[in-house]
Amino acid sequence: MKTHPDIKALKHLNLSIKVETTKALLHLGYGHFGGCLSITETLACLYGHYLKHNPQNPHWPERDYFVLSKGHAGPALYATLALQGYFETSLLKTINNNGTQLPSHADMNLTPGVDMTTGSLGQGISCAVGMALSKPEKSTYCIVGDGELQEGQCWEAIQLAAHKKLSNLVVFVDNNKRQLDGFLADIQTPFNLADKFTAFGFQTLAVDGADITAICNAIEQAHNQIDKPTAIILDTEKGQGFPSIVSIASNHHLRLDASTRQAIEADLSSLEKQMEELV
Ligand SMILES: Cc1ncc(C[n+]2csc(CCOP(=O)(O)OP(=O)(O)O)c2C)c(N)n1
Ligand SMILES: [Mg+2]
Repeated sequence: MKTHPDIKALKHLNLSIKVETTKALLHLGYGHFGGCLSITETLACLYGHYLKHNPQNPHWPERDYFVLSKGHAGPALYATLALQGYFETSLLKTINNNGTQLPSHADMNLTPGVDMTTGSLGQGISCAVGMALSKPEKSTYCIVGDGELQEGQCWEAIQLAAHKKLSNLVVFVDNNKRQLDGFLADIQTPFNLADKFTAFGFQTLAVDGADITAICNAIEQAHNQIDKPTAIILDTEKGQGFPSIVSIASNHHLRLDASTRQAIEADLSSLEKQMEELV
């Protein structure tokens, strides 16, 4: 897309995604709060501006592809899809229920707007490379987790993408420094992710993953690259935007007790105020 992004609108969309995701998980009483909240800025930039898509026709042949390789962040994607008009936001209350269209992890056979089933870490990015290879006329965007990159399969896919010069592929790394059971630095250091992607033949860009303008600029730089795929390393916080969640060391999957719920609700109110101020 050649037009300039409306940054204020994208900021508003980002806050709306955070609010809807969190409300849905508060309703459920548990979920992957941390990893959902670290990618909402990127989802806002993609769905609010760069991704070619059509909520009225999810299988529109000319659409771009998006693959949420860290499929456990499904609820953030569902909130985004609902806000874009793929389905009613009321459906978000059914996340993870029996028979739902919105399972905890992304499923292309159940949810309108989801193009790849994910959840088994490492497989989404591998599929994204295949999708980019098969459709050079489209852009394929993929979000992968930093812990997920411990899966060796990721690096096979990354190497193939560079070998095939897939300049239509943009891989976002959600570098929130935490995996399921703690900090990557303690469990298995990723060393320098930017250096690794560069060594594997990617254009590599490092940006503040909370900065909508920086993410937009990086996506545009990716579009200008003609013979390499791009990795955008997002410096994020697990639970981004919710101090109550960021401060919980083990915030991968929360089951809410009364005091945690109260703290999250307080952050939610402050985000809703920020949204009003943006209008
Ligand atoms: C192959 C595989 N192994 C283990 C899991 C269980 N699992 C789900 S999320 C997760 C941690 C992923 O960490 P990261 O990629 O950093 O995700 P984020 O921090 O964004 O939540 C693990 C181990 C899985 N889904 N798939
Ligand atoms: Mg992580």
